[in-house]
Amino acid sequence: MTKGWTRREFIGQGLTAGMSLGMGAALTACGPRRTREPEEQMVGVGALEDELTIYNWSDYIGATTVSDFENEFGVRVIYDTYESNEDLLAKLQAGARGYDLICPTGYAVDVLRAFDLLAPIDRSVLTNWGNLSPEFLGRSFDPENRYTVPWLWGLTGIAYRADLVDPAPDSWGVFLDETYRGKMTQPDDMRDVIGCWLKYRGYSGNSTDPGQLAQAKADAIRAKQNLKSFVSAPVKDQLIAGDVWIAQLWNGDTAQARTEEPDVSFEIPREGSMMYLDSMAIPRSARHPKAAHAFLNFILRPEVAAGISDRSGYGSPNAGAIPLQTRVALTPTPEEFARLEYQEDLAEGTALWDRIWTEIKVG
Ligand code: N2P
Repeated sequence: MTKGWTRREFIGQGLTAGMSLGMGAALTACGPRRTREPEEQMVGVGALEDELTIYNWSDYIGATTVSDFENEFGVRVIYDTYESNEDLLAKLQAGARGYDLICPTGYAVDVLRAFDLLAPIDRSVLTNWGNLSPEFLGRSFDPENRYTVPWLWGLTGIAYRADLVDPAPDSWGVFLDETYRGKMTQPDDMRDVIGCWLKYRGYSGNSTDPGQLAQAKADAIRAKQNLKSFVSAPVKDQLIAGDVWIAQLWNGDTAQARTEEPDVSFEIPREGSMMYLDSMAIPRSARHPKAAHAFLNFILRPEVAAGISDRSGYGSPNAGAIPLQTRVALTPTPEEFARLEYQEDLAEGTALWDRIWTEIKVG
């Protein structure tokens, strides 16, 4: 296991010096000016609206993706972030309007489609579509890619401070061990937390079996006694500062932290873990669908996709981007891949998961 990512050079070149990890803040620009006639206006999108509101995961975009788009297209971008699919779903299901682009994980696309909350995408204007790698197309949550454009893929594992933790944690069971009590965190994300405890017991991370979920709940509540908190992307700063030594975390966020603190390492637990593909989608209530399509075609350019992957540390589904990347995303070996499972929609099982998650949080 320790042959894993501890020693692997998974950061090619680091992030640009001086860039902070705090990309969650709203990014806006006043009065961007168009520098050249955008290609999209020539392929049928028509005149763009002058604003675009993007709602994305935190720390999940290139350093200049938004400003480059604003400058080239003359569209002002309002950029807002979230920390979990459940936050995104709760907001949209409660009737939030005004988002033009969102970035759900596959299983959340199933939910959004079931509630008829997504607008179909007009692929005829996405002239850069062909850059996408076929392995990320036609997945079960959107077999014909009518609603989604693949954005980034990633996986959940254990980030840890190799200078403070020995041996390397190679099992989800580390969170049950009191040795590092108060120095460990798990994400504020029900799919990742309950999913890891299901994997720990050898079950599918998508299980809806009540008996298996009861076991996962018991493990999660035991582990909670050893946790400092449930925290997602913001844990990076705590890992860098040494306040947290072991964190269940996503590979790309780990790579971002490692850029600032080289002792931040990563393991995929031996019991296996969950992976996902996150995609851009247009909510039905979007007010700026043309600008949304222009942005989608923009991010499908290989150099733009490479910038998104380089900065976030996540894998690009854009085949054209791979040779342009300056940092190699933390890519699992074939043996590690074999231990990963895609997160799937829980369908009627969702209510049970929701209840168990609430019980874990208050337990
Ligand atoms: C990035 C969040 C990773 C996305 N901060 C998990 N689907």
